[in-house]
Amino acid sequence: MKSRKSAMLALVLATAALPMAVSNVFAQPTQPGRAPVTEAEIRYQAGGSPLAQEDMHQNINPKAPAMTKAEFDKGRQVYFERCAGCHGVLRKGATGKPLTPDVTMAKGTEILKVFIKYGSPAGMPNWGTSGELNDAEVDLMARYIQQEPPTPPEFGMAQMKSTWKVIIAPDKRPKKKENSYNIENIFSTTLRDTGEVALIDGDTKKIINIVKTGYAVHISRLSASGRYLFVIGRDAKINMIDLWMAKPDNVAEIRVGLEARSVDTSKFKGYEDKLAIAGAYWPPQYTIMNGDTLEPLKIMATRGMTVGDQEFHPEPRVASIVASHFKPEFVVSVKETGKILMVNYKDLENITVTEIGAAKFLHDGGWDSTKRYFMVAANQSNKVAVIDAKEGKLTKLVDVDKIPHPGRGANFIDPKFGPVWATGHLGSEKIALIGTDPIKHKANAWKVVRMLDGQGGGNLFIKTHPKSKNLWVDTPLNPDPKIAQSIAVYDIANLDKAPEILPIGDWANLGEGAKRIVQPEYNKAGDEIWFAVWSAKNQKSALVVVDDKTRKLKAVLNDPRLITPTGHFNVYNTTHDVY
Ligand code: DHE
Repeated sequence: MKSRKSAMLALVLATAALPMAVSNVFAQPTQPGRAPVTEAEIRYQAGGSPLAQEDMHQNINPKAPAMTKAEFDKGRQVYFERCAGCHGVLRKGATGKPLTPDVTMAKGTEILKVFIKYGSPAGMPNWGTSGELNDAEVDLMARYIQQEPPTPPEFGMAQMKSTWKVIIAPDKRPKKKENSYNIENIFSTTLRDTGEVALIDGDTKKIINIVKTGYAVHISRLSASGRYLFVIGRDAKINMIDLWMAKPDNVAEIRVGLEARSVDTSKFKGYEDKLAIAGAYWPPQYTIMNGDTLEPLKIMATRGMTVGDQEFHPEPRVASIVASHFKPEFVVSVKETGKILMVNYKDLENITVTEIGAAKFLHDGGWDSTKRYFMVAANQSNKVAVIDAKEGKLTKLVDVDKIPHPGRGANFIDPKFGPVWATGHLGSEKIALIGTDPIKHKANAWKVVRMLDGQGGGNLFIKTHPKSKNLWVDTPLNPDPKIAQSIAVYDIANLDKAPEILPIGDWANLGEGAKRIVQPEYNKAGDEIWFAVWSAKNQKSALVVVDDKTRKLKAVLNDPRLITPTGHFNVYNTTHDVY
């Protein structure tokens, strides 16, 4: 077996190369009858799982085609790098179809090879004809998926504790802020492929520190006081960074599983900075930790029945998590079961969880402007679920367009319809505005009051600020480089007007490279908006800062240490859910 370090490196390289490789999948002419699975969708899903590097037991099924241990291991690696995101770790199906031996053996090797090589109308990419997999690999994968799916190991309290490190104990940390940074205007920027975050001073635009983290940090979140920054890697490693230190750095770390995407902290009055929570993709569970040290306190499984058809799902992944301001509760979205769990953290020994059925494939979301309603995308169901955190109930399931992807969404006042929360879509050019004021604008509440036309599909994030008159919409996964490298900005006072398109990629002036423009994020004052210019690992990336009022270029941050920036999070706005 490879050493953990070299295995991780292999994964980093594999996934860094992926966007380009995946685009080849679609370089082929569309086959007759083929469903319009957009390149954006596949680029997004095929993100590579750290589980590719886990050793797993090979069960021999005498009825399945024979495979050597070496072939099995190669098949497993390809499966977790390419297929698990859609078909699930245990191959029971997620957004893609189930690939369990009962299904695959009934088809047989030759038919499976055709599916893998040419793709299918149901959305399977053409891995063979695109050049991604050669004929021998197609044959290997056709045999691999007829074997019993190997199960990755569980990750319980003992494993977590073995990875848990308090680097600086709470009583050894600063008693007051020991630096002169304007902490509230610091940005935490993910450097995806180097396993780091850059802490950037928003006032001077200089890097304060590059902090080592888990691999491909997905999000950054803040403690209620704004002092502690929590980041979670794709490999489920959490780093806790103290912003009061002379040079802010890690003070604690832990792994809460083998693969993860979400982390947050307790925000209810009396519980500020007390607890942290992280959700895992594998094993399917969430963990509540001490907010000072990351000591794991309580692990809760999410395996269970799906909403609607009420079938057992063995690996429902934890998607977004937010912290309620109305009760001592975390709001945990479980992807495959389509359920939202209101996890009350007041008494962890006698924990109570209110389970709200919403719709399958819950993904990302954020609060409405009052922070009472949590708006979460059920992405492959083309719906947004509205959860009332005060009543602990589903308020509405709102139909939107294909694959809503809000990030945390954008709150503003529509001049005609009143307060709205908006989401873009991965699968279409539409931007849906949903009314969020059930008191003064009752007739518009929880309805799509307007659909704006954007540049095209492949949108991931959307942003505005209470002090701004602009709504910014990115399209980093659009196959047209011109669209992926630019941003659409709408005038909120005149939403009927077409958006202005700003060539952010050109402004960065980086030369060759993909330069996908991703995630608009405001500074604290709300007068600047920052964009990541995300290129491949071996090419130049940057952050571009635009003046919100004039929409003109203000600064380009192109320090060579800014490698593959993706998400970036302003401390004040993230602490206070300003979006
Ligand atoms: Fe994300 C948020 C999962 C691909 C960048 N992403 C989220 C959240 C989830 C998620 C569950 C919500 C977390 C929360 O709020 O608690 N993302 C996934 C995937 O499963 C998926 C589709 C495939 C994968 O293998 O990871 C995926 N995401 C991507 C990307 O390709 C992006 C652009 C770059 C990357 O890191 O790989 C990406 N996701 C982000 C960012 C956020 C995010 C920047 C936070 C948005 C915010 O405003 O809070």
